[in-house]
Amino acid sequence: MKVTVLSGGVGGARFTRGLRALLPDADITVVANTGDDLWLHGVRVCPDLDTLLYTLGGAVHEDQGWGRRDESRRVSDDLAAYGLGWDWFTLGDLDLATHLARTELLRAGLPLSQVMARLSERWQPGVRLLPMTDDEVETHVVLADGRELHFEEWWVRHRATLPAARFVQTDLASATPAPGVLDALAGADVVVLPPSNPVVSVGTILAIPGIRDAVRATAAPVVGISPVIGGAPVRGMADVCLTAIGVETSALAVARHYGHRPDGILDAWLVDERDADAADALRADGWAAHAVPTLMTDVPTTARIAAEALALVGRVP
Ligand code: GDP
Ligand code: FO1
Ligand code: CA
Repeated sequence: MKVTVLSGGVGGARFTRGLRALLPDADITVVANTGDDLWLHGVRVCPDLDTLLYTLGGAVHEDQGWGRRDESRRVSDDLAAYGLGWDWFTLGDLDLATHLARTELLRAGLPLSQVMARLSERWQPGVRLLPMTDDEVETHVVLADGRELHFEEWWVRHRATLPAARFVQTDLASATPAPGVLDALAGADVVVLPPSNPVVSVGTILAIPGIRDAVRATAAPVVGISPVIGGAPVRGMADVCLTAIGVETSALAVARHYGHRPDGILDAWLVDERDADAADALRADGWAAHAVPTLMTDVPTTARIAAEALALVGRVP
C-alpha cells in the first residue's frame, strides 16, 4: 500500500511512527513542512524534517519531541561566550552535526530533498522523507503591531504570546513542490493528514503552489485526524494559530477549515471520543467521520489510531 502523509514535527512524526508499525511493508512518503527552517551560525536548521528523522530513526529526545536524546550543549554555550546565537534557541552538539552535514551537502549543490535522502541513509526512518519544496520558504508571523518575526522566534522565544495578525510564507509564489511530492499525492492509495498543526504545519505545506490542488485531485481517499481534542490542542499553541486565522479551536471547525472534497481536501475525519458530537455533525453533512481515543500515548496505540483512520476510507491494512 502507498501512503502519503503531510506532516509537521512532533504530532506528524509520532503518528507516522504508529503508521509504520501498523504497515511495516507499506511504501510511506512523508511530505514535511519546511516553513520553520532557518539559518543559524551559517547552518541550515530544518526543525520538522529533523523531528521526523530523529523520531523515526529512534534518536529523538522523546519528552521534548525535538532534538537528540543524550544531547549536550558545549558548542552552543561557547558560542554564547562570543555573544552569538540566541539564548532562547539551543542547538545541541549532536544536533549540530546534522545541521553541519546538511549544510555541507547543500553547499555541494544537492537540493534539500536529496540531502534528506542522504541523511536518511544513516537513520533509516523506514519512510521516504520529502520536504514540501526544495526552495527556501519560511513562515513569518506578522504581529498586530506590524512587526514581522520568523516563526521560530514567535513560537520558541515568545511562546506565541504576541498577538499574530497573520502568517506569511516568504518567496511562496516562486516555490515549487519538491521532486516526488506531486507524484506521491497522485499515486497514493491513501493520503493522510496526521494530527499536525493545521495552520503552520499542514497549512504551510498546502500553500506551496500545486500541492493543495494535487490533494483535491488525487484518486486516493484523503483522511485526517484532529489535532484538537475537547476544544484544545494536545500540546503546543495550535489554538493561537487557529484564532489568528479566524478558525475556532474545535475538531469540527478544523475539519470544516480543511473542507470536504471537491471544494476542500478531505473525504474523512477522525476525532477523539470526546468529540463524538463533531463526528455526528460531519456525518450529517455527508462526511465519513468517527470518534475514537486519539491520544498517541505509545506506538501500539498510535498504530490503532492509524488503523481507524485508514478503515474510515476503506483502506483496511
Ligand atoms: P510541530 O511542528 O512540532 O508543532 O508538530 P505538528 O504540527 O506535527 O503537530 C503538532 C500538533 O500535534 C499539535 O497541534 C497537537 O495538538 C497535536 N498532537 C500532539 N500529540 C497529539 C496526540 O496524542 N493526539 C492528537 N490527536 N493530536 C496530538
Ligand atoms: N524548541 C524549543 O522550544 N526550544 C529550543 O531551544 C528549540 C531548539 C531547536 C533546535 C533545532 C530544532 O530542529 C528544533 C528546535 N526546537 C526548539 C523545536 C522547534 O521549535 C519545533 O520543533 C518546531 O519548529 C515547532 O513547530
Ligand atoms: Ca513545526
